[in-house]
Amino acid sequence: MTQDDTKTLDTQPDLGRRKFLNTTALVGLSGAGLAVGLSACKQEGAGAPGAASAPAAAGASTHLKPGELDTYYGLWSGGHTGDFRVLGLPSGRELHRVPCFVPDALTGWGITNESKKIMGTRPDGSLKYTVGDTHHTHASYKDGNYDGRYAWINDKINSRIARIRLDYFICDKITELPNVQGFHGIFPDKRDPVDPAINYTTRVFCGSEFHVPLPNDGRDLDAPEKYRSMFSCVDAETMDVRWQVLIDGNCDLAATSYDGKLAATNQYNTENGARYENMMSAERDACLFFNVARIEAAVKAGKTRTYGNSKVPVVDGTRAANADPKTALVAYVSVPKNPHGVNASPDGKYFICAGKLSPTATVIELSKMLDWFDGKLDSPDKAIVAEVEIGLGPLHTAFDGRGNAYTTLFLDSQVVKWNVEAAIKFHAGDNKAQYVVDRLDVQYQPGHINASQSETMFADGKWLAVGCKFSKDRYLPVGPLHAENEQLVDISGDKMVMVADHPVRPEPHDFIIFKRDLIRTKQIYSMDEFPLAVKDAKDVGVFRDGKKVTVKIISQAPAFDPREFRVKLGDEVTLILTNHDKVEDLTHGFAIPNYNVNFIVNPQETASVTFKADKPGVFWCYCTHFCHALHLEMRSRMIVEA
Ligand code: CUK
Ligand code: CUA
Ligand code: CA
Repeated sequence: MTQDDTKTLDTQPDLGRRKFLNTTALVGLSGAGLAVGLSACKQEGAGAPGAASAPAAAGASTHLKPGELDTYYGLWSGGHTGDFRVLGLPSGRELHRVPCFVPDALTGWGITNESKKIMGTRPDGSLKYTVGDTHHTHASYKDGNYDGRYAWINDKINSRIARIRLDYFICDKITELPNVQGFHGIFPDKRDPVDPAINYTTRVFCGSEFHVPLPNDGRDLDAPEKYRSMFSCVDAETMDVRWQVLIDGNCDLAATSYDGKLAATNQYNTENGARYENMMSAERDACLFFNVARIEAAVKAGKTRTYGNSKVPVVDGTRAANADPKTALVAYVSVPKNPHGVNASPDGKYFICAGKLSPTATVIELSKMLDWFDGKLDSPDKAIVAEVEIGLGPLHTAFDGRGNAYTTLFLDSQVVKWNVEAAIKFHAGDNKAQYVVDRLDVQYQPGHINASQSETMFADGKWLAVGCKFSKDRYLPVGPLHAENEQLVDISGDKMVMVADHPVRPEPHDFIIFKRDLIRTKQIYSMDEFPLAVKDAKDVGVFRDGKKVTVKIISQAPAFDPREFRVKLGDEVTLILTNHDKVEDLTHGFAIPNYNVNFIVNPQETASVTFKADKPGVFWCYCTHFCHALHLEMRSRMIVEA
């Protein structure tokens, strides 16, 4: 069914029925079943759903001539490929995949000792986990903009958070969160809530979706009413979990204020339901606001407890314990049915929570939220300054820095551009306030959306990327598994203009887009970063300690040194390779046939592998990364003596 077919079904507006989606309408959430065909917006004129922009208008060109560089970096999550992807924009070219949670055969991630240590191993040395599901990636801040130090990404399957160094684009730490399941949203803070000197990221907040028995050790299996979820705070530098907040209901996405005072998460399972029917039984759920300074004071004062084997201090953020605003650690703001996505506007004033099962966006004003914590408002719900209809299945929101928000409408397969101040006026009773500015059909069923610099104070309103979950007919068919469709939209004018489709391997979720000069990457390692580095050619060779053997090798195009080495059957071999080439782009690979070993060493990098020499014979260790005219000759002969 095409978008046009859907439109023709839209002849009998029934605003009463479409106010919220009920269980029968939920079939539409499957994406394929987009035939619900309801459009929800009361706003007429340019903003009426039927008036989506025609894609005919010409937008800015995304084409770069050979050799031209992109002007923006895009950091994308890879979804259940478990990686972190780097795109150049506006071309949409994929530049890199940084392996984090899942082994990677190109780089040797999950094969080298260094990467296994970051990923985590079992006592027998095998990897603890080999699957991952990345959804959200965000970068570290300074003065309200990205500072190019780190990015973080979540693994929903095994509740892990990975940090990526943005100088080398490598994952350098992974932390598994205790006491939670379905770790989903992440967001770094943007400054410290109390110390004005700390105007950069020191914490990363993590929301967990699934509520579980606490501790989850076999107790309370059939008592879902006792399951709980937590909001976690991870230290940006040490990557230790600083504290957790026990809450009622669940978490989903996360957002932070520019003043560092509040962190937020939207909540779709206020009902504490254990089945989806129960998770959508209430008409309203919540958006939770965490008072960071108060939580840290409570942790410091020892008003905490722990669960099971975890030593992480947990404070009580449940509704009953947080009714008094003067002492509350958490505020529960009521928002319509099963919201998805919470996003902070670049002017620092508002948080926007999209309705998902309600066709609305809710605008929550930061200063009013702080007023509630100061005891100046009688209900946290009074921080809501707008709750307006924007279309069916609203999920995520981006900003252009000119007062407009762009929200994906999953069911309508559209992006709606709406003006936040006009929405606030409309909500306050000004019926003439035209808050819907434009609508654009996207192909198809969009999830995340983001604009250039949107999650900083420097949103520049140039490019908007839309992560479409279904590509259907947009690409040559390649069998049953379709690419996802990342679309690029020019938002520099009044009307949104679709300018490009980019197929991507499933399935990215969230992403950020920022100016290329915000990061300075290094193309050559410093040998000193690696404690095991084989720094001198005279240090190479085989070093035996009983059955444990260390083989030290260096690479310098087009040769490995030594050219051959001997070990004995049954040895535990640790092979350390340092790349002595200093030339940019001169990477070598090291593969050992039949030993299931392959990894790379970039210029001046050291990596090591440990394996049991369990097969006698001759094994030509060869360079897998094309490096030189004599690349094919670049080998070292491993002789395993029987
Ligand atoms: S969730 Cu994927 S479309 Cu995990 Cu950010 Cu909304
Ligand atoms: Cu070294 Cu190819
Ligand atoms: Ca709900």
